[in-house]
Amino acid sequence: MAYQAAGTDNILLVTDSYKVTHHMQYPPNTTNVYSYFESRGGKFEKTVFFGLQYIIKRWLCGKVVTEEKIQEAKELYHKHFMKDHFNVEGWRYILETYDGHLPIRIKSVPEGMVVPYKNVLFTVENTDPKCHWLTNYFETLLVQVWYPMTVATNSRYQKEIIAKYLDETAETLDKLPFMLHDFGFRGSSSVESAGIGGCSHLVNFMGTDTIAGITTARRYYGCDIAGFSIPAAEHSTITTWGKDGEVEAFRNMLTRFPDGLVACVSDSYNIWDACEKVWGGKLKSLVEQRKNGSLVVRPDSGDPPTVVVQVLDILAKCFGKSLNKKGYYLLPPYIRVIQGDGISYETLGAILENMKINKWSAENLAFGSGGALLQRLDRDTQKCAFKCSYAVCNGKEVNVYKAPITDPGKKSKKGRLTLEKTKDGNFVTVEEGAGDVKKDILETVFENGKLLKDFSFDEVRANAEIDLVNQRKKEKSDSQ
Ligand code: AOY
Repeated sequence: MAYQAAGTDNILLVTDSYKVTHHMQYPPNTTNVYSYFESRGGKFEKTVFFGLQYIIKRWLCGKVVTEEKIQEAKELYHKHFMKDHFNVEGWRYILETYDGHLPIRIKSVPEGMVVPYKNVLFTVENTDPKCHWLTNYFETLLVQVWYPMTVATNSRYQKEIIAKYLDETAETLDKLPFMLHDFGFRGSSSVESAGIGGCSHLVNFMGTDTIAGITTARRYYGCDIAGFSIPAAEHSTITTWGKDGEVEAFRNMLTRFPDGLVACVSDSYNIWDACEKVWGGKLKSLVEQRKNGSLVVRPDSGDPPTVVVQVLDILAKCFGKSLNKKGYYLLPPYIRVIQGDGISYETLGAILENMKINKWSAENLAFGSGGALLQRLDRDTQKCAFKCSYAVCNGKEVNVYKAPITDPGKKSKKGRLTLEKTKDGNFVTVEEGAGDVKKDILETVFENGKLLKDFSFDEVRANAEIDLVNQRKKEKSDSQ
């Protein structure tokens, strides 16, 4: 697969300063450095592995070392350190011997696979004995996989909560893919981050307003269209009509978008009056006439569990409600609610629980989430780390590890690693080269400048699917 990194980016500059000096620090006659990446623990017991393919395609494939890049790096590092610490000879060797292709092997778990923390997720090693110094040069770049992995993990745990409530209070799980909509573009630290984070959320869901996530899924995971949205109002398109113009603003939404789904933020002045006197009053018959979709009322302030149930109760008073087969209330098909304020892994459950207590089915509601979905996460959320575990020095194999007396949690794994499944279906990382390479779940995804395995977004999604959805799907197909 011939992926070529963008010509202007210089991989020689995508590292921490101190790593530029590490080629002078390994023991003499070191020929191999082998390192691994893991989630050492953290908030969620299982992690969705996702995003390494983006990094590999973006930065590592093809001829990524050129004479111009070596010159640029040499000059920059000379100014930065005010010394010539940069390994010009080492990089020229890669340019001349491999035509600028990186003599590195990366083995990783399949993208989308859900793995308990404290297991190896990928390994990195040099494939040329002269390039032992190269392995850990890429730590800085490769550890950034913490971000897509942690967004996908957090999003998947939210999917499990929503699925549980849907399963208890709705007749099907059909709406699940659209129940957590990505509102997070503006809260992201950059367009690239929004693209990566937005794409990671789409591993679990199909609703997004973060277009960058769709373009990332398209370019790096071959997905034509990974996410969907609907016409929706923002406060400006409502409040520019003036306070007395809110009715006309709402009417305009219904007439300009006469069928299908349309969402309308309704808390500009008084969410209770908007529901009762406008949607359920002056515009009632227009709402009732809606075809092939719903008006989605969006409250956007107040205490979410309280506001959601009150909005549902007011709308039911105006439009009526029915009981579903699970014994929970459902609004008429032409009206639904979306809560997009204050949504996170921590708050979703309380909203759904308060709905359940008040006999409201989860299928009446969708969620929007922004900052908490794409930004309120860090490398410590899943304690992501990259450590050397094996080296060869003077022809002698060494099982390398750290075990600081001041923190047992920072102990690292030893030797060459395999990730295997035990008889009872659990994952285990086998250390010190004692594993069975034939049983290894880690697959070579990158070697000597080439991508060896290209995961489609469909494969990633299938790997990450939650158990409840797989279980219900299986029951359905078994009963047919
Ligand atoms: N979008 C569902 C479609 C999207 C949005 C985006 C920040 C939508 C709102 C909605 O219904 O209300 C970024 C805030 C909201």
